[in-house]
Amino acid sequence: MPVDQNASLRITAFEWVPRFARGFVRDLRPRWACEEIGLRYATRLISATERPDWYFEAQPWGQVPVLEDNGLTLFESGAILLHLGERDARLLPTDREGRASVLCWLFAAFNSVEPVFMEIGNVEIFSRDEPWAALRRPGLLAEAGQRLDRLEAALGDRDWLAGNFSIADIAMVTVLREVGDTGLLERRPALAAYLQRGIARPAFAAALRAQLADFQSEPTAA
Ligand SMILES: N[C@@H](CCC(=O)N[C@@H](CS)C(=O)NCC(=O)O)C(=O)O
Repeated sequence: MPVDQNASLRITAFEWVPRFARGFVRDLRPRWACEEIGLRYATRLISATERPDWYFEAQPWGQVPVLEDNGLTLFESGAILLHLGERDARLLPTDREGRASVLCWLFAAFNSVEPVFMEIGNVEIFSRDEPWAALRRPGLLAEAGQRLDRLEAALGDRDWLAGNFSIADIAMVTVLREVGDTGLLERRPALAAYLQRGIARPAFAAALRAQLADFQSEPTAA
């Protein structure tokens, strides 16, 4: 299957993350895209706790994922999804309208939906002991709810955001997984069903398995 250490494509991921983050690290996105089209990729695992200095040349903030493809190095999961989409119309249609629609939803997932969930993650996990965290949470949940209401209305009764399944759905489904146990999706059954449709895809399951299989139980020194 797509993980093949001899493949010319290579995805950089973390060799270890804390348990709560396992299955949610953003290299899941390109892994999922590769699985959808049977595109083999190798992995390069780096330390999450001590990022190697050389890695900042590829990713300015030392984050994952990075994709290397025949001499090209790409960072940002959105740019990487777009790059992979351009290889296969099953991920990104080639007709003008279809492509435009996918690009709109790809950017919407990362610019209009994901930021509020990152903030919720911040108040619930990373900054939970800060005095302002509990004060900020209700406003953030209300804002997230509004975003999801409009997203649900825009999805309507379609299975996928832009017609057929595409990189836009890889983006949005991975963002919606970040909603966690806020209760926001339970109150929006069409979106909950959309998320379930996404994660029921065999390619998603394969990508998730591959990410989880790469984690070592404890961090190693860089
Ligand atoms: N906008 C970036 C975000 C990448 C990102 O936040 N990656 C996380 C893992 S999911 C990371 O590397 N975190 C470590 C850090 O920010 O130092 C993308 O979509 O690629």
